[in-house]
Amino acid sequence: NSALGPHKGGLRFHPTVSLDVIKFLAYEQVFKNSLTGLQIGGGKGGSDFNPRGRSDREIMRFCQSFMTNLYRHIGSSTDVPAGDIGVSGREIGYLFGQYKRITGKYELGVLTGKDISWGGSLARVEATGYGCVYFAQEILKEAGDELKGKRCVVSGSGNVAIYAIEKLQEFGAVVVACSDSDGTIYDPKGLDLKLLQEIKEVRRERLYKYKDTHSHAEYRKGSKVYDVECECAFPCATQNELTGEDAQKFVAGGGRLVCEGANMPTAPEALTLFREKNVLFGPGKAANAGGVAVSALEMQQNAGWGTWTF
Ligand code: NDP
Ligand code: 2IT
Repeated sequence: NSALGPHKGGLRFHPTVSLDVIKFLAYEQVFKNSLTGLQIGGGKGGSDFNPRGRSDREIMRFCQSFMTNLYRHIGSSTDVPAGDIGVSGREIGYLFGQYKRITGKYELGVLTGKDISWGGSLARVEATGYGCVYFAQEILKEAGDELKGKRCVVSGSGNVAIYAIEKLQEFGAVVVACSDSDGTIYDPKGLDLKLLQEIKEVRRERLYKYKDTHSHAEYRKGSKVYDVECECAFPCATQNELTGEDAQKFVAGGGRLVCEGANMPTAPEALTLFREKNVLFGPGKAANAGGVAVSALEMQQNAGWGTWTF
């Protein structure tokens, strides 16, 4: 299947980006994309540019420079980038604007993850996080169980993490922790998603700000979500974040299910332990395919100059 369509995958802007990282992500993407059943081959791209602490204007200028070279390599029937770590609707907007400036074409199908007002698809922002949680719910269903009432942790607090948290809460799970690369917020009452969205999506601030208004919560600097006891863990930050040691803590604390929102977040030692202990496991290739699947639907809408309902 993957041989049939244009290359499709995310763009990542993060200081840890290297050729090796992009290669593994592209490799994963090929299998993931074929699992969607849609006509998309795999690809990945990015830069080791660090967007942290940059102004809007600096982000814009970086995106424009990046596209000044990238535009020769992409196109609706060759290669169609989307977002990944450090690349959200804002960056896609700057990239799209520069593509149009250089080529003179309003070619919607050249990027996905666009804003709704100029060719984006409803549900794309939510798709990866929601998909991961639907996947977990289906795994539990097979085992005669459900997410309702389960104590959960979600790593990261970016696009995938936020919408995983939203869907988990809709399913009646209690999400007690999420994180960024500096530390973890533990809220025993369950995370306040509206506040989290205000901090991360609107103000673009660091996670410790959560405590400013929610003093009952704990900010654990340098700590991971896997230090918090839970039944279900959703790694939604980055590769190799869930180590063998984290896995031991998770199992010892009664952990039963891990479902990967991120690409390859579970380290090999952790995977081995999960197999030994019969931990229910949703591999990212399948569990986070919702994002790219909706990206392909965005391409279909763009090709037909139409918009679909949520
Ligand atoms: P975002 O940039 O929106 O969020 C990333 C989050 O992970 C941030 O909270 C970030 O914290 C944290 N993070 C990033 N790098 C590290 C690190 N080295 N150590 C600890 N925390 C880190 O990215 P996404 O939510 O889009 O992506 C998250 C994961 O999901 C990635 O693995 C991505 O490949 C995967 N994915 C994304 C899809 C999508 O549709 N967006 C689709 C399928 C998979 P901080 O702010 O401190 O950097
Ligand atoms: O890893 C991924 O699947 C993504 N970053 C999304 C790719 C896409 O084309 O939407």
